[in-house]
Amino acid sequence: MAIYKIIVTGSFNSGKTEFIKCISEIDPITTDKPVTENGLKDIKNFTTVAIDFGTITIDKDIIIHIYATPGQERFKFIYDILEKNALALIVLGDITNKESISSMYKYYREFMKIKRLPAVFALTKKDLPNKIENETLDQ
Ligand SMILES: Nc1nc2c(ncn2[C@@H]2O[C@H](COP(=O)(O)OP(=O)(O)OP(=O)(O)O)[C@@H](O)[C@H]2O)c(=O)[nH]1
Ligand SMILES: [Mg+2]
Repeated sequence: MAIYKIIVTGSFNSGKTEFIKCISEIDPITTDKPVTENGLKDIKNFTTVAIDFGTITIDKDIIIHIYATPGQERFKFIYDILEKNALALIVLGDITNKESISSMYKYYREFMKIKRLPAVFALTKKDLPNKIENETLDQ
């Protein structure tokens, strides 16, 4: 049986933990703790401080382990821990937040510095009425 590792990254509040909760077949292991920074507390109450983990079984021979990084910059050291044996990267951006979308390439580049991986870019929160239309990503 082969286990493949996929990493989910993206800005603070972009929906990484929610993504794992939605697609994992096991109850995901999450590491959300109360937000301590003043500026960020207004956005949401809890934030990932280590790694979220979920699994998807493709068939009896292939299992995907999905890991989500914390979004806050100060936890970037976790990238180094996660990159070992990683197969692909998913970069999430919050479509209701211009900065979150603009930062997607930054998160991508940070990861590629550590390890070059195939990557998928995806936008979250498309169901919300305040989504930004026709937004373009910074190169
Ligand atoms: N309506 C809506 N809400 C979403 C969606 N994705 C995430 N959320 C909500 O957005 C908030 C932030 O989601 P999280 O999954 O905590 O974001 P995160 O990227 O893990 O955040 P950090 O770990 O703090 O960087 C939560 O309240 C989620 O329920 C979505 O597609 N639609
Ligand atoms: Mg999180």
